[in-house]
Amino acid sequence: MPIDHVKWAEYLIAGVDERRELQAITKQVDELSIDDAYAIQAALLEIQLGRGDKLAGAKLGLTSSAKQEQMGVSEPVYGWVPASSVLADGVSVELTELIHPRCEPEFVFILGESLAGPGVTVADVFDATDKIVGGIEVIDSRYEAFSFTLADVIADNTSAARVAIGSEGIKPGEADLTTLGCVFEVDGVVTGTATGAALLGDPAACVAMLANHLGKYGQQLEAGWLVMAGAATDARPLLDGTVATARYSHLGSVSIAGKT
Ligand code: OOG
Ligand code: MG
Repeated sequence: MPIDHVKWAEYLIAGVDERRELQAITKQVDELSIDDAYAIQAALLEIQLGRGDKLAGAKLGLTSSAKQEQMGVSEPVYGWVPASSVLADGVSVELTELIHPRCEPEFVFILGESLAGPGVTVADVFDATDKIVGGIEVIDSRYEAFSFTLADVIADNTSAARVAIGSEGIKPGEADLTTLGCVFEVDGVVTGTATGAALLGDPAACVAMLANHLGKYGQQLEAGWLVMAGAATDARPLLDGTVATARYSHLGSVSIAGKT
């Protein structure tokens, strides 16, 4: 049976709208290819844009071994960042709008110029980047028990839900991204530490990979977009009253709280 991309996108958006966990798609079909999964993801984005949302950027996920081990998925994934999901540093995240959210630190590239693959290099990423800032992403898999295969998580727009963006940042070249440090703290306890090198050796290489991935579909990263390179530590539950802080060397710190 061919996969009905729109039907599965509607299935996923119902989970978002009704804040309920869904059975993984791969438990319900014989086979879900990676191409089908990205086609479902594209149909999901179409629904969101059709409702008046705008595209604010794109993201990578599962680019660190911390995340790959936590989720049991060993390949990077790519997704979209709708404008409605972008928050400022210091916000309280409304948990009643989410299913079972988790939070994780992110290196975020703000692009000054577009990046079109194939052939995008780290040097191209540096040329196109206006600023690199810190962030905290709130992920909220639509699947039961936050459990999925590679194809499931791609279809579900890589669990994207919210992202808080820091206000401080650096220009490319102002600091070595591979040694740039991040300490992730939840309720005052350090839950993870990493440097940029945790992201496939270099966060900028992740952004290049994303641009090259989009190039295969005739798409590009646009000027003005934000691009998340992926979490360098594992994700932690965001509960009512949880305060999560990501402290970065050179990028300042970003904090969010969970509230109901
Ligand atoms: C998938 C999303 C992963 C990251 O930064 O690794 C991601 C998930 O863990 O649910 O955003
Ligand atoms: Mg992430």
